[in-house]
Amino acid sequence: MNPYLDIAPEVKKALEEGRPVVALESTIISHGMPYPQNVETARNVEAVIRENGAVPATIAVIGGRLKAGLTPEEIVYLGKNGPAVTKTSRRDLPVLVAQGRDGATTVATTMIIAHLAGIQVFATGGVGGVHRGAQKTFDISADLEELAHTPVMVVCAGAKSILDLGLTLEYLETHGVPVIGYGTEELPAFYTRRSGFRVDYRLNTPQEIARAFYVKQDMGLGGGMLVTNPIPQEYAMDYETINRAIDEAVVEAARLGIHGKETTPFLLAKIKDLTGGDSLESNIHLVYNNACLAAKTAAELSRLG
Ligand code: PSU
Ligand code: MN
Repeated sequence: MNPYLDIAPEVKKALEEGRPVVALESTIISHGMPYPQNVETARNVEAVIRENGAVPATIAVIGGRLKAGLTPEEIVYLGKNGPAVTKTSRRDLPVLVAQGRDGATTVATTMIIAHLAGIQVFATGGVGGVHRGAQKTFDISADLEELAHTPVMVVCAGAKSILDLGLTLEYLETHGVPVIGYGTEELPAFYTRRSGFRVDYRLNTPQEIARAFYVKQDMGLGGGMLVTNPIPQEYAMDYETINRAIDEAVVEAARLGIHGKETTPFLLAKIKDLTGGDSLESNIHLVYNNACLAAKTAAELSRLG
């Protein structure tokens, strides 16, 4: 086993017995939602995974150790400390580990640690992508590069239109990452079921999704797969309202010169301010919805592998 990695006993046992495990990220806890909703959501999402037959493994860096599976105390710690915990993408990992520090893992880093632990399925809310204006800023999330290379399936609710969704899809195509729509031909845009962009393939069951991922690995292609799961209709936001807030947030970020790793957390916080609690409520429910699909898909995958 990787000498920097700690796998929680329950997760280790499930993996050894070939039972389904679903990874969860921690940037969503420390940077994606306010306290105490972040801790409550992190707990509930683990419960949803259990109810659907899999074992949850929330991932973070604690005291310089790569953790696959956190204790309830560690989740509270990440939630209470919020943005004081370093947002950790691939490039941050070596220094944090070398210095024995804590880190909240992004999609990219959660994929890395999940893969080290032997976990193939990961549920989250939204993924990073190509930012609007990336032609000038070069701001492309390391999440996309990780999807290109690391063999972990990421179940999300699509991507927010804080990103340039068209360019994000182009990037994924170039890197050979299949973008799957669960029961939909249209790429969901996180808060809304629609975006105006098409996914590569519509698959209608967890079994079909598991099979496609299994075959990708079995063929030796490696790399990840992006499964986009539309937010349940009852929690979806009004298309115009949310996009007005997103446009305003993007303009504000540019005006204030926000850049680098601050961009995504800034935009997410600003959108939440502009839309009151509505977007937070939607965010929480789509994460549960993704956890449910991820657990069922992990169960199907464990039957194949
Ligand atoms: N997008 C969201 N919610 C999130 C994130 C992105 O809608 O919480 C977080 C995830 O952890 C994602 C990270 O991996 O932000 C991407 O950050 P960046 O764009 O800096 O790579
Ligand atoms: Mn970025």
